[in-house]
Amino acid sequence: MIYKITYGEPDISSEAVVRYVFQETSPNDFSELFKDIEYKVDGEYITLKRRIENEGYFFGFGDKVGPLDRKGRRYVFWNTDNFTHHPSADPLYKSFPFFVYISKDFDKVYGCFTDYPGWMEIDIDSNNDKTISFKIRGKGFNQYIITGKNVREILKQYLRLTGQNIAFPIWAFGYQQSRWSYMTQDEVLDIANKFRKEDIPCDVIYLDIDYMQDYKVFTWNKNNFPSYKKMLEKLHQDGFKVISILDPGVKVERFYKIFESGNGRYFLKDIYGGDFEGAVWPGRVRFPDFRDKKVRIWWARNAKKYLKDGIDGFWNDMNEIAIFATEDDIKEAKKKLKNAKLEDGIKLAGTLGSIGEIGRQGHGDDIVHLDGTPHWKVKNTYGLNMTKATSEMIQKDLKKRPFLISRSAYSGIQRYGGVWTGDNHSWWEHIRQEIIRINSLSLAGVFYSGFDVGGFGGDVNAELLIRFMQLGVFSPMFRNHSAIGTKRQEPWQFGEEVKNILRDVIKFRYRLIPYIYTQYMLGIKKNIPLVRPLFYDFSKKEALKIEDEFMFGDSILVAPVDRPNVEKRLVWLPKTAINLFDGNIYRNGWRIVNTPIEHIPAFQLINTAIPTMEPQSYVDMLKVDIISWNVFSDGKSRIMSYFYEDDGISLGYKKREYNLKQILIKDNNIIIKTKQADYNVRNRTWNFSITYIDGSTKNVSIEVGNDGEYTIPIR
Ligand code: MIG
Repeated sequence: MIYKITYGEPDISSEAVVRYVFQETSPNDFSELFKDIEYKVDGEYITLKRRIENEGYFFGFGDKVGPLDRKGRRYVFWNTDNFTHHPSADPLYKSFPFFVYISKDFDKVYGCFTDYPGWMEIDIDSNNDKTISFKIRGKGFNQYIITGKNVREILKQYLRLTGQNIAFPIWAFGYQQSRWSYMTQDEVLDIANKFRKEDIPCDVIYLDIDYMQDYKVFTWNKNNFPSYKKMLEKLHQDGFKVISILDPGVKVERFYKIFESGNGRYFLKDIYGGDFEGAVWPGRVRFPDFRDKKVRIWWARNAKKYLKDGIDGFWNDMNEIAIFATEDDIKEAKKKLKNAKLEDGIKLAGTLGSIGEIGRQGHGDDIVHLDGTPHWKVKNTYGLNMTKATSEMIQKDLKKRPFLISRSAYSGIQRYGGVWTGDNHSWWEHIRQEIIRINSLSLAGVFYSGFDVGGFGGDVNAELLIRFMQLGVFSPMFRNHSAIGTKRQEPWQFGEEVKNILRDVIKFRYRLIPYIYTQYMLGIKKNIPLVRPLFYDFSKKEALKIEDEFMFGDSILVAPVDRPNVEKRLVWLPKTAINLFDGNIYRNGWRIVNTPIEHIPAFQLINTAIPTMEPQSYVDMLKVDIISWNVFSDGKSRIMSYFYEDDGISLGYKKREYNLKQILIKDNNIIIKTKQADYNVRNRTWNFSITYIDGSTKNVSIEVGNDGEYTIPIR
């Protein structure tokens, strides 16, 4: 059940909630779970304090850094370009004010979504006094309490409330290569050729800000990309897709078409009625007001031209809004620095640090939207609305699945696209951190997420890159990206041996495509995330505490290596499992497993069946003729699995235009049933390789067509 409680008088909607699937109620109804003890209005702020009786765990808040369990800290929701992700950095780019509470013995579970798009702080018992408090700047907020018997049910309801995930195209599950920036068309083509020549699979290449003329959005740099259309054509011929970056700031420049067409109509205002301006990459810029529908249509019309050129999707950056400085910032800094002397020491750092995005913690008070709404009331939805603009166009006009990832986001973003976690570092610590972040994004309802594999800032080394890439295999988005001025980290940058290891790592990802795509697409339909923390599937106390393992679909448990020189690691297994690399079988419980550098520490759980294929240089299901099933069986229990396929790019999946097969293994038979055959699939050989708990194996194989039912005895 979903209950809505309204506090104060909310005067602005975030538009996160899309379906009226809740019941309005009052806080008194939850005495079993919590009790409101204080409600205070203090100037512009409202604080609600609540007693929480149970010892338990608080999971969620999307890709905020820090531990998986969010208890014991204060978190600010105020989208900010915060680029050094040290363990307590906050706020960051996104706001997902949704958490799930789980009591320590799993008997009490609820979800809590505090829907407010302006500044908010949620303090989960930072004073150890068994309270949680919600503080907003504004007139009121809506809170949704979701009850259910487990996290799975709660997340499903949360997604009924805020909308299902839009499916990504199938090629989004291939390997992706990025760099700030591939500077010229020749460099882009060289990188692409190298992948094919080296036999390293790759589906997607990224264009960062340098593809534009002077960083002007919707332009091409004609010096460095003189024949960009030919470049894109060539890349497409070779099986690549190309994603280009979009920054919201529009350069203020006469005769620049985008600026001229938006000027006076589509840009955010300042509080004095003038145009709000800031400094970003192009220099002086103004910012489109994406809350306004006509602005979204204008923006999308321009984006459509890039798509016509041959661009396949976008990554929306700097949309917190990230602003290096405004005129006021500069004035203020000068004023403060006037009498400054070196003797002032640390005070100077404070003053300098207070200009720009980080120091100011983002802009809000100085901006006004076209409809008069102060920006500080809706700041956290700016990135969401930017993403909505192109997403709606691609879905409605082009009838295609959008490939859109956004750095800034708010609850509901999953209806329009996915996200990446921003500027991480080539640090060992960030392997662990990114595990936590993508898992917490799943709990925020965002099923397509990723992080800069290899690390964005700082210099990677070979071992770190390998371990990062091994984790990337099990991230919805598997994209290697790094910052300008840092060590290059394409798979061939560290010599033959490392290259060979990384080729195998990437190929392993491609082997799993049938499994990944099936799990992802069925997850989209049923509101079940691909990546999820252990407690999502297993109600065991260990599962509440482990943050360096997670589930990838319902059959694979991943236990990444997040430190150098690790040849063995401790893994907690909820069930008996088989190591996907060395075939070792482990009973459930805490186990020491081998983790040599070329092994990705991942396990298939007992009584599951995983469909795999031969790796390809890019994802193309039409060229797949053999599906190999890895079955791990105790020889007694019934095993159920699925195989899902569709055209991979259209929205037909919403109208059941797919092929779905159910695989049942029981009583020494494999039974394959066609559940849905509205997408024609080719005939293929399905090879089943069954490993039993004692290590013995059996193999059977069968031709499977578009439709029908098949029974194969296992002999
Ligand atoms: O101020 O476009 O997070 O992925 O490479 C940095 C350059 C701007 C930040 C993004 C990053 C991207 C970079 N951008």
